[in-house]
Amino acid sequence: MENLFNLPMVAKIATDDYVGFTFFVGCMAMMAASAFFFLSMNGFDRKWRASILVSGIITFIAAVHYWYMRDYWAANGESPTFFRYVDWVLTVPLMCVEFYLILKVAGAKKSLMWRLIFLSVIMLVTGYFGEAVYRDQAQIWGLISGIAYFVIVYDIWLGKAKKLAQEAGGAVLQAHKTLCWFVLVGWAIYPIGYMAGTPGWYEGIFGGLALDVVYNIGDAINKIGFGLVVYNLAVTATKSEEAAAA
Ligand SMILES: *C/C=C(C)/C=C/C=C(C)/C=C/C1=C(C)CCCC1(C)C
Repeated sequence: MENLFNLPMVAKIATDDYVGFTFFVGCMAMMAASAFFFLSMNGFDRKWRASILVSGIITFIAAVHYWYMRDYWAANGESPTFFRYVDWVLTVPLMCVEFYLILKVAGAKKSLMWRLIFLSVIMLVTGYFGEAVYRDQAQIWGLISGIAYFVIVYDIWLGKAKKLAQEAGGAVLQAHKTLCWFVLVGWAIYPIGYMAGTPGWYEGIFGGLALDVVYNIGDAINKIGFGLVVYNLAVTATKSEEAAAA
């Protein structure tokens, strides 16, 4: 599609295209969040900069994928499953890195980070198999993915990560707890989207929902929310350090 000026035409978004709308707004929200994290980063002490940088990288990677997904949806009217999972397989491991970075003050080891990354990749690759490759076995793949998800939940709520957070105490413990809630409740949005969009026993319950709307809401809450928790931690910790020095 081209016009008089040889510029590419912009696809129409119908007034009742809720999926297209959430892709559009999601894209803008991710861009705005990235600008916020990147621009605020240098105002903090060195030890927090990496965490805020990672928050910005997460929303930036998502912004780029949302740009493509928005277009893909507008052009084809179907779920951009491939872009979706490429985005997740980059951003979810980075969220695992965030857990490691904030627990480093309590002496978190890299092995904790790699374990979470490994589990998250298992969760996402098996999810992709069920959603895109072996759709008639979606229930089995979803179950395996769900088990990996629960191991992550266990690790951060009750395992080694929790002990480290308690040792760190104060603002770090508080931030860790909030991130744990994001993973338990915020990440639980995704299996709902999966059940809305794949065949299985659950079709009667979730079948009426639009998979992409559910995923897009999940992404906005989790990616931007996660970043803001880390940002808030940096603000709180910096304040109490300044108070202690005065
Ligand atoms: C920014 C993107 C995030 C935080 C994506 C998280 C995705 C999940 C927690 C997905 C989990 C899934 C299951 C637990 C079972 C069904 C398949 C998945 C991949 C949707």
